Amino acid sequence: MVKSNLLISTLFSLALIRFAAPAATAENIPDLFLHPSQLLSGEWQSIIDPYESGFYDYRWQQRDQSGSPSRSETFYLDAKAADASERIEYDFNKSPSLKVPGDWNTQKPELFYYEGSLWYRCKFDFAAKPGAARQFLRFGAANYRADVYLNGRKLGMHLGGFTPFSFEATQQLKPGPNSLVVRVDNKRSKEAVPTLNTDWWNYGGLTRDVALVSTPEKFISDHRIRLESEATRVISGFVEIAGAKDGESVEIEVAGVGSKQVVKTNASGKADFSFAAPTLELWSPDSPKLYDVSIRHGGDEIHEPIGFRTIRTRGREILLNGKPIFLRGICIHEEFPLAGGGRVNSPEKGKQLLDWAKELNCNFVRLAHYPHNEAMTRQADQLGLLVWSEVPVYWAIDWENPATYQNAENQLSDMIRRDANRASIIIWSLANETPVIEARTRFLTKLASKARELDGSRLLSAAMEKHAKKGSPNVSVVQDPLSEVLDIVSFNQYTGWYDGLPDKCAKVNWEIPYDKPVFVSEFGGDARQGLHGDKKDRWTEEFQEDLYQQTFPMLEKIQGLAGLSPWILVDFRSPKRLLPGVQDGFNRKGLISSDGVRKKAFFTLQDYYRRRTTSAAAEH
Ligand code: GCB
Repeated sequence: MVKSNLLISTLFSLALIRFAAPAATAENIPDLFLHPSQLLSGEWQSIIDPYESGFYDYRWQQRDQSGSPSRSETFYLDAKAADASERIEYDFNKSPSLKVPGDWNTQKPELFYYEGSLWYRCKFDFAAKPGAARQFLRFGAANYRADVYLNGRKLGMHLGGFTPFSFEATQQLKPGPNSLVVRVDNKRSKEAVPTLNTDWWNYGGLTRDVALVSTPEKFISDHRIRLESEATRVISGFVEIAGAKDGESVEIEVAGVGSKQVVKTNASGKADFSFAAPTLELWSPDSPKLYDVSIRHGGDEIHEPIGFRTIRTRGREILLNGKPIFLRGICIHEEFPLAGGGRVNSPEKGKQLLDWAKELNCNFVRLAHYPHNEAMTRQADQLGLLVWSEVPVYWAIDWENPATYQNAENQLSDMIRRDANRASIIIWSLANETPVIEARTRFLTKLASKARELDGSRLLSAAMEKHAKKGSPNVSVVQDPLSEVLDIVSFNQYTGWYDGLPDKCAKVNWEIPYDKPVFVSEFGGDARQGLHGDKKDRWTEEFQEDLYQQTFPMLEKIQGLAGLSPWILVDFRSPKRLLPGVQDGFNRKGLISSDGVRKKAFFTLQDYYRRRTTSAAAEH
């Protein structure tokens, strides 16, 4: 009996050695999202693995790098005992399940604070569809590191918790049942992006959709389309065809504007296009017009709704379609207050957050502090909400570490490539509240040039800080060399909360020496919904309401104020917020509570923005 086991595992190991190929790096192929796919949502079996027994052997060697991984402990082999004597020390079939998409923290009490390694296993049936020559496994996001295995073979690894990635699975898929195993690890580390310290919950897991996507042999892998100028109505862009050679035809059509263009690919499969669409209606918050854009190549065809607008600055103004606009914003974390809370894991939950922003009379949302799910930026296109989209370069990143820089750049590139066609997104944000030191400015200046290289059509910003002028505590100064490389001078400020009491607002004056639009990317204070008292009593709804009322006139003194986004729409979980009876693990700066109830300051901001809307209308 023992002998036969040995024989089985030896043969198995030999087979692995023979077929072992190096695991691929994760790819970001933006247009996989627009191809036919089978969602692998549902209950996946899971194994919590705090000591990483399934990943490392007793010498702490990665099992997936061994030529002969032990069947007994290597979880991704998804093995079953061949007979009663075989030692297999795990069993996905007998392990509990977790919902995908979804963070693990809010699904099981024992996972609430968990930061570590967890294995998922999904069994799915595959049958190739006619015309589908290639298959990809696409992950909307996995926080933070994902190692992906299909039918006992590693497909690859991905770092970063908020951007999509995919692996080609064509060779590894088999007809009938397949075993997909993913190890997700959300341990924090100093060199990661974000780093060890954040004021938000480190939700782990397969937080966004996982899909099996089918494409023809050659397929549309990326495209970019934008309005060059509101005056000429010229639309231009490019299409990339994976696998195409020189001279292949690609058709681009914007429905309803009489434009259909056929262009030819170059040797690397890329085709540029440009045409005038004189009757084009522009996209704006007041009229979020979207056109059906279709692209065809051979048997492949994709469609998506796209809006056309321009965005630029002129001195201290932000111009949308050539006209000045004031950004009536609110900050949002990608977290849902009701139904157990946790990461947004359905389009409906994301839509509710954006609907609340609309109810506040916002025309702008700052999606903090990392790229939110793609359903939300598409909904923002439909709802007419302008968007600030950010990478998690937050507080104290490891500025001197080249791997950290590369990681940040990858996340930035993936964010930009994912959402480059969203009319709603007008600002790419590079960072939040980072220290004014040389290493950081070097890091962010390099990141800014990467962002411009990838997308020269949007504005760049970063949430910076204000400081008190030396010797003049009531003069707030924004002086940061990073401002030179950004289009908008944005900063967070907490006068009245971390800096004095709300009555300090009346005394503050500003020195912001840049001829650029100024945006206040955060202000606010905590209130426990339902806690009432005098406006001087911290944590009450009245204190928060008063803070908002005192803040508006203070900010209006800023020359070139082009908008604001108070912190924050909804209370959100933070392990740093521990005051019993008040915070209880939540940052309470929300205008809406963690139970979905509007606080007094919600109506204060709503009213302020209503007045701003009417006065803006009067200006035109
Ligand atoms: C900030 C941070 C934000 C925090 C907030 C606060 O400046 O950007 O992530 O949650 O302050 O509540 O202190």
